Amino acid sequence: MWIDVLTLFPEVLEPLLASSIVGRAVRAGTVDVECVDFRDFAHDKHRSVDDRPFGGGPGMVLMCGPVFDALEHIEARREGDPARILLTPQGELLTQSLVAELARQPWLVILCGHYEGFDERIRIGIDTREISIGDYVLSGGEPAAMVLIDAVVRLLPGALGDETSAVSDSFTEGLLEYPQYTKPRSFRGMDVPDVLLSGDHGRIAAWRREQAIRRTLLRRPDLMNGFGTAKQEAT
Ligand code: JBK
Repeated sequence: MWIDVLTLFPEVLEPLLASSIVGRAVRAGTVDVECVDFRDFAHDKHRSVDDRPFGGGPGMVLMCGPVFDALEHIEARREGDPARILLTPQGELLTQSLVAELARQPWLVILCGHYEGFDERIRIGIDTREISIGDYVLSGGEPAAMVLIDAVVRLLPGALGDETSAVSDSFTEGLLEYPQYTKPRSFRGMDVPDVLLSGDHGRIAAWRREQAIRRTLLRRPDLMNGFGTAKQEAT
């Protein structure tokens, strides 16, 4: 997969691209991530990419010119059409099913804004999918891009090493994860549930499923919509 990120702060994304699962996928060639700086496409010698809003008001607005030029530059580098993503609190909420859909694309181009907003003609003139990672205010789209890249890359074939682990993740099955324990068996008076030490794989699987359902009903009942069978199992 190719991922191109248009940003004013390429250095913010570098640590993610160098570490852990994403870093390994980059080194293995599973994904090729390139960061492009809007500022390289500024039209003046001050390298400005934003200006005050027409009609007044606070803040600065990201200008069309550098964004359109940067996109054209990025898209001329490869064959085909990318899925373009604009990270904005106005977008559709990122869910695991949307992540899975994006992971099937061969090429993503991600636009991060860093000011109060984008010139509306960026929305009008460029065919993007507007995505939000949540209802809170960020200083820019970069942390959102990192969230998106991490979530997508770990689903790429081979990225996790152990192919089964992505399948049993929270949300993939529509449920939160069951409680996990490791050594020691007893810690400060808290014991590992006996069933997990029983060696009975059938009982262990049943316990885990029950715990996952209980936990989801208790903490995130909204996730149980469309999960009728699991709801019945829990009652
Ligand atoms: C937010 O993707 N987002 O959720 C996002 C992008 C840029 C700024 C923001 O405040 N929430």
